[in-house]
Amino acid sequence: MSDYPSFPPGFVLGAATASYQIEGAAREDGRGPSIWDTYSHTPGLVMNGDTGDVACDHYHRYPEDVALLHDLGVDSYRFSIAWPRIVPEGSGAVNPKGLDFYSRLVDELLAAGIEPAATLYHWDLPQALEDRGGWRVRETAERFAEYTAVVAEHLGDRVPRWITLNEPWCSSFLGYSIGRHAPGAKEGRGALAAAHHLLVGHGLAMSALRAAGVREAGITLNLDRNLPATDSPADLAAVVRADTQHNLVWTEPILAGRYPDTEEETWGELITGEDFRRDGDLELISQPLDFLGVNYYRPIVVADAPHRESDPARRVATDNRYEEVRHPGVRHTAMNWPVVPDSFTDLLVRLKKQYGDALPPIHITENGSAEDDAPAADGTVHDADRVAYLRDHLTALRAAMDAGVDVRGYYVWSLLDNFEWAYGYDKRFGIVRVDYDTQERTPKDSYRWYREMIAANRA
Ligand code: GBH
Repeated sequence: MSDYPSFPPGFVLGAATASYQIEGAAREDGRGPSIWDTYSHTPGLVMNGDTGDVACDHYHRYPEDVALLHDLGVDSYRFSIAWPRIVPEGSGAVNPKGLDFYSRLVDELLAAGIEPAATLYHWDLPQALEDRGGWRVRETAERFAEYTAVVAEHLGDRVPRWITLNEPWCSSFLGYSIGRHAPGAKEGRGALAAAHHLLVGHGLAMSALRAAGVREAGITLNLDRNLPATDSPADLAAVVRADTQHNLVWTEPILAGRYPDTEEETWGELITGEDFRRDGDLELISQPLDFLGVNYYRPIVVADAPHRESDPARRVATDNRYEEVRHPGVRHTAMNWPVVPDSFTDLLVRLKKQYGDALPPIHITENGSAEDDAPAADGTVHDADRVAYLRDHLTALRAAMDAGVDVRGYYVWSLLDNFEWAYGYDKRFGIVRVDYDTQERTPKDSYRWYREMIAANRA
């Protein structure tokens, strides 16, 4: 078969996971509680009352999971480090057993010929830090830099690729204003302060990674391709608002060293005169990246909508006067997300157009789909929709590269079915099925397709 998407020599093909979504062992070996333990144990917040207490039990089964990666033939594996395993109280004492777990995981990967790529923050903030204000306060950014320095000192020479934060939009807006992610706050200014302090935390962590001399350091953003529902001026303006919150709030400070310039009233406060901003912050935030990580799943069709909030203080962060509407005429995944591979190409081409030479090389740090893939009677999983999704998105990625975007790697989300945040175990993104009663792993057809594609690229 020659119809596999093909990539230049040296292109990294990988798979990704995140600590709280797969590890389990939530109270073992000195791990402190995180905001996701608190959130998932609060009744009514996560679907079916699911928690990450056990998840995929990866903490105990990592050798088996590394063997799956080895059979898959990936060049690299992206995982995240649970901050509360390393610094259980958020500050102060370091837990050697936490460091030891990641050290063993990294050694196992290296022995299998797989390059580790570590994310330092995939949303599991130590609860002790949330109790002191969480990302609303600058102290959390400072503690993040200290934790980063500890981890980089222990693993820096064995882990070539480092990601400071995963999707800070989720940590700030879903966590502190929409409330659908931990800590579940519904505030206005809290989310803006969190956005800024996450950016500062990224900058401080970049400095710590540089001081440790790691090979490559960057950040992962969930950039959105926002499509107007109609070409009415109102919907076009709504797209500008969506672009600002989801994209420009992050890319402008990080890539251009400036805050987003928009006339939209909802962003006025972020752009001028908040007391949480300090001189020098933009320089810190905009220090050069070795790569930009981009997670892509779907485009968002944006329509103008009236203010939902009557309180102006809450409007600032929570209410951008737009809503997501259904994309007509395309398949939707189990997440009810539209499947539009062209939007993946467009997102990347547009980013290149916007930032030109200031755009660092890109790694696609996540891409994949949740499907209702029930096993057949013999236990096999024939996930044709996921295979098509991966094939079409890898083809769309190749098209962006042909159009001049410098993309160096791609990580499928996810190696395993796992704890899908507010959806619990209800949504399955894995190319390997996990039976949560037995913890049995069953590679799906998509796993075999991905393995063949990797092999075809090596041939
Ligand atoms: C990524 O988030 C995450 O990095 C990864 O951990 C996750 O498993 C993966 O994608 C798949 O979702 O309906 O209000 O509960 C992508 C952004 C943020 C999209 C949370 C789904 C649910 C919002 N995700 N969002 S809500």
